[in-house]
Amino acid sequence: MTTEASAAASGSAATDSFRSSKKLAALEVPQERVSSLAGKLIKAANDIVLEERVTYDEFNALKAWLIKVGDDGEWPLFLDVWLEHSVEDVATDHREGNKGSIEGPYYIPDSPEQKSPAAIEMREDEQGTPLLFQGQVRSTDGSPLSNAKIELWHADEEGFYSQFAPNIPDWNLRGSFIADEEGNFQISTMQPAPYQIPTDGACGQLIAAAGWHAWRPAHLHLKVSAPSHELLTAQLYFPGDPHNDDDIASAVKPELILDPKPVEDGVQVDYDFVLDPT
Ligand code: MBD
Ligand code: FE
Repeated sequence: MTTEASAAASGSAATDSFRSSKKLAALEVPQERVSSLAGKLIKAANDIVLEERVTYDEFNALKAWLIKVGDDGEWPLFLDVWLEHSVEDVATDHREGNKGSIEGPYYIPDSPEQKSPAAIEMREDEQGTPLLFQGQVRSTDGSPLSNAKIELWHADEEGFYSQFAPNIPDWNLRGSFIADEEGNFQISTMQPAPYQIPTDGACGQLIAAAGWHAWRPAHLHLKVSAPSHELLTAQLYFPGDPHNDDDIASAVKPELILDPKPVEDGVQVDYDFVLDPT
């Protein structure tokens, strides 16, 4: 390999991806909310300094580290790993349908669309265990959602995401799949491996300095959508993964753990999605 994966490269790709995303269009936070939220955050930080009697050495270490988070492009990674799970809880706690989970820093919209059943794009020599992923998309009243769309993206067997690591085709292990009239879908892919967030950047430095670990359990990322229904952003996990109980991103929920069955050339998982009407 000529180019190695690096935190700075995946971080700057994640930062560019966020900057160019639709999330920033017409984004406005009212003055009272800014004042209240920023005020509470600053007060919480001051309370910690006073309670813990933080020293100048610790204050300067924090300053240097925050500068490095920006230099390494790791603000999306830091915020998605350590804060997004609470934002997701607040955003979805009214739902009756499917539990969701965080989007994370590596989603790319508009992946190539195919009608189900279909295989996700992958390299001819893609490593891993073949995974057949199938199910049905329904509304909370049980009615099938015909032509629902399932966007799927995940890491390869080495834990790398296309467009955020070098030498991987752009849409590798990324795709959009249209369910049939009955909301049924069937997607062939590869089982992803457990994933370690980049260790050579600012987030890795924090993890090492604190004596934590950098692992997320193996996971599939999904966005499931249908007309007149709330968009579901979710992740699905595999039973027995050593990091299901201590995900660094706190993004595992019991309802999101799959029940894979061995089949001739790999594993099959059946998982149905239930979307809330808008
Ligand atoms: C990931 O793959 C991920 O899903 C999250 C939430 C954070 C970092 C990397
Ligand atoms: Fe991920």
